[in-house]
Amino acid sequence: MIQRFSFGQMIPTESVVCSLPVSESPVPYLIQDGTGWRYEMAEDDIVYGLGEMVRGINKRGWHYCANNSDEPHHTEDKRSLYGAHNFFVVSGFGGRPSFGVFIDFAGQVEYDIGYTEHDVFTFRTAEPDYDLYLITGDGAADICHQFRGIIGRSYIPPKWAVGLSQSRWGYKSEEDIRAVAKGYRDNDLPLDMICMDIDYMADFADFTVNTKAFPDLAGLSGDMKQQGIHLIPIIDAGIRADEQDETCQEGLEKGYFCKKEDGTPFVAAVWPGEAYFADFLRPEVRDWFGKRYKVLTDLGIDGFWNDMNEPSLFYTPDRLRSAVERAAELGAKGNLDMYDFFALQQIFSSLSSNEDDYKTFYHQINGQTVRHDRVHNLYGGSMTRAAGETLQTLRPGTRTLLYSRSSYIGSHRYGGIWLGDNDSSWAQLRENIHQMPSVQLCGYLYTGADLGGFGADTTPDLVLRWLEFGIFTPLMRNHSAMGTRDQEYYRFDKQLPAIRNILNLRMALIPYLYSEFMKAVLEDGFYFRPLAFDYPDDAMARQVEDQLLLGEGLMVAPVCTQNAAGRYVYLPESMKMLRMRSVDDFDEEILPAGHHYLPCALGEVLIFLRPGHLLPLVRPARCVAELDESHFNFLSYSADGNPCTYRMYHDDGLTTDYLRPEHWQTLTEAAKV
Ligand code: MIG
Repeated sequence: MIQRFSFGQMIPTESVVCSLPVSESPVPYLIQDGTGWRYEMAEDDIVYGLGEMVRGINKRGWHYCANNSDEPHHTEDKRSLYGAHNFFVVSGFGGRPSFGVFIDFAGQVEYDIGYTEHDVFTFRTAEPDYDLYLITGDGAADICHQFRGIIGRSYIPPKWAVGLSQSRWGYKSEEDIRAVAKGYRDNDLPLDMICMDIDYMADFADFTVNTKAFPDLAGLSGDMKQQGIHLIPIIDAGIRADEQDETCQEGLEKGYFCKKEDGTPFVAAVWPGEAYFADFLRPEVRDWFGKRYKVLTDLGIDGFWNDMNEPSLFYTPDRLRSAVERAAELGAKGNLDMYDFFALQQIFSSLSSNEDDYKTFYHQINGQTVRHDRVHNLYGGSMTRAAGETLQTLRPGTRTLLYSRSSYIGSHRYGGIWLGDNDSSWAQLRENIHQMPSVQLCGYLYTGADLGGFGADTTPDLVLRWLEFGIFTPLMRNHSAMGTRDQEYYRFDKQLPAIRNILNLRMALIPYLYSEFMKAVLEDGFYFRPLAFDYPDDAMARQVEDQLLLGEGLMVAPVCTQNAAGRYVYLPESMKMLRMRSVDDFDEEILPAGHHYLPCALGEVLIFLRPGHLLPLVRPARCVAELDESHFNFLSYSADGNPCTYRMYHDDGLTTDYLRPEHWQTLTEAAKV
């Protein structure tokens, strides 16, 4: 059951797609606490949700803040990352209640989940105007399923977007892109996409191409498609302030940029230097901005990533000016004492994405002028919406790949998200495992992290171990920052055979992974989920943070500790373990429920089949479009001797015609080929 409570006059967010009557009864479970709400947790209550945040799957023991931020250091002390996903579930055990809460509010929301007091959960919105949805049901999985029902169907990418994507901030020319394609094809590694980071643009201006470095992008895109590779350019939120630039000119003429109090357009510097920020909260601005993508779709581009849309601001001219002045004053003092010195450092470190700058510009919402900070969390998701909505009209009936860095629940209908600037550390591999179910239960199904890590230098073992998890994530992208060690999979000579086998395993798994992805989208179900979603009465399963259920039949348990030769795995019931070195080379063993130490060498992948389940595999191919899905090999675990079956979804992967009954078939082991 879902109850809606309404407080004050909320600014509409369009996160919820149905309109529920407002309940006048008291809010169950929660106690009003000053301007917020309070819940006393029992020791074994779990709190799931909040989407893209640091720490565990169980969010207890920290304080968080929904406040979309360009935060490149995802350490445990952080309170906000790029997305505002204000949905959580309190999951009680042993007769204690379970319920879900969605706070529909566009500004900051603070959560104190046992941070101030170990068993007290409080949360509050920055303003008293919001809707609160309270969901009760049959445990965490049912509650999340109901929530998905009110926020609308999750975005569906083209099927080729579940292939591998190679990216690096630093591909500067057509030659660089061709070299990546060659690196993959010459080494016989599958690849479906190459991302183009900011260097493809002319002077970092959106919807332009640096024609010196990329003289014929349409030609390049065509050549790449011949090899089964799609080019995926980045689009940044800030629009280069340049009267010669068409996007800038049009935006100024039409008055589509966010304005300051004095009515002049707000300016802040990002990659192109000074930039303007489109008011994506206005439908006509979304339509205009979305149509600008045509500049690139006309060149054969069929996928995009939207970046910097928190929005991230390097500095505003005013703040920079006063920083320089203040620095000059301090500098004039000569011998700085430590307070002055730290003040000097602070002046410059607080220039970027300064909270006070978010209070200096305005949006137009239904004819009202609204200060940015009050709707800050809507900005990035609205940029995704601009692109997503319009691409549907620019390419009717056809899917376009789209994922974003910043998001707000609601934008999950228009695009996926990637998990931002992680780094090449084992802690970040673990964070990837924690974040996947957390964002997916908020509707972001097409999701993944930068495999191998974005910032800092990676290591060959981390690349391999991360891949052992990454092959299961819907968005599978290897991306790294400028200045870091080369990270393309073909750069690791010694590991290349193992890497090839694991990438091929991903390709072989695609019919299952895509089918489970589509089921999760079409049925408001789950792709990744915590063990306790399916084994709610198992106290041990409730504690597991480093194993995930994947679709109807699998559990994954990646090794995420450096130099480990295996790991402990907890099985809530008997499962068949597959220790896979490649599609055709694996050990299998039926294990009883309980704890097991399982060796897993570098280059091996542990997959667990649940009883009664069938896993279809196909021959790998160099790209998704070339997979032959007319013949399957099956792996199965029939615990009771009955043949296993699999309910499979399969479609053309390109059109938006998802609902045909013939997309569903039941595979049985008897059909073994
Ligand atoms: O200020 O475009 O998260 O993936 O490579 C950094 C350069 C801007 C941040 C993105 C990252 C991308 C980088 N961008």
